Amino acid sequence: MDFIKVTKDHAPYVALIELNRPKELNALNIQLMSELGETLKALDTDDEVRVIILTGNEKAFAAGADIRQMAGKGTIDMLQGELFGIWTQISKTSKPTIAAVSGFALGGGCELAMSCDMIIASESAQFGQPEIKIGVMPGAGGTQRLTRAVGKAKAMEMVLTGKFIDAEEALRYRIINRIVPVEVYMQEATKLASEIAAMSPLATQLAKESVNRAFEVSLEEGLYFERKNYYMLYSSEDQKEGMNAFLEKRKPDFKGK
Ligand code: DAK
Repeated sequence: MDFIKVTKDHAPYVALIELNRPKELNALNIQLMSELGETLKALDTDDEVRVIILTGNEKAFAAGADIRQMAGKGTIDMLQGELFGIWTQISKTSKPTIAAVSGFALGGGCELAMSCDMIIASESAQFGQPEIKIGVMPGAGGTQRLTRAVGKAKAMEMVLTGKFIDAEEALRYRIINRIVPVEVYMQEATKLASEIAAMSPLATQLAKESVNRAFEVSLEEGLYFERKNYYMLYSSEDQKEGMNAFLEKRKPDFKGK
């Protein structure tokens, strides 16, 4: 891996993926995206991993897709997917994902963070969809996920002006979970990841799937889907372990079975 660093045992059952093109502010080139896609695929089926943290560095989570790589491309290149095929992979990850964001999260970088399930931001985080300034528009969820999160008026303003918003504004508009000082944003993301990793991985996976379903279907269908997932968990050992541990006044030891 040239452009990402993977630590599988960052904390018990928590994997850490660090984007690693610091000189280019972690601009997302084809190689980085394909390394990220392969890694996510592998971690998603790894029993030793229950939660995935995605981060950059203090200065930049990611300043967007690599403009140098895109500048000379045509429509057919885009359609053929060499550059962008991997993007859909990210939101397909079945395990909970947390973006730990400091500095710039712009364009594809903002979309990448928003593809994660939760975002912990440092005080220096800045979010934006500046594609309009380079003659294009968001293409990986910036008009859809952002609009669902912040509503039409704010999404229009961000997408049509390309202006960045700071962490405070991102919190106000519910793009992120919380803001912490730069020195501890990784610690905070790890704490959240570890808390979730201590739960039954079967329950977290089905709960994640059910929450995501709320954005796709009617309330009635969503409730039906939720109930099926709920019933399904009663065939797991983790359900017995969780409930017995409660009754026996001890901590549960979930095995993902
Ligand atoms: N691409 C390539 N290089 C970049 C870059 C980017 N997005 N962002 C920064 N860099 C490079 C700069 O060129 C510079 O390199 P050198 O000149 O030193 O070689 C280095 O990183 C440091 O950047 P600056 O010198 O500009 O640093 P500043 O602190 O002055 O400014 C900045 C930081 C983040 C405000 C500025 O670099 C900037 O505005 N960057 C571009 C931000 C941007 O426009 N991002 C959106 C890109 S378009 C899709 C999937 C994804 C996408 C579309 C479709 N599908 C699945 C269909 C995504 C598209 C995009 O993200």
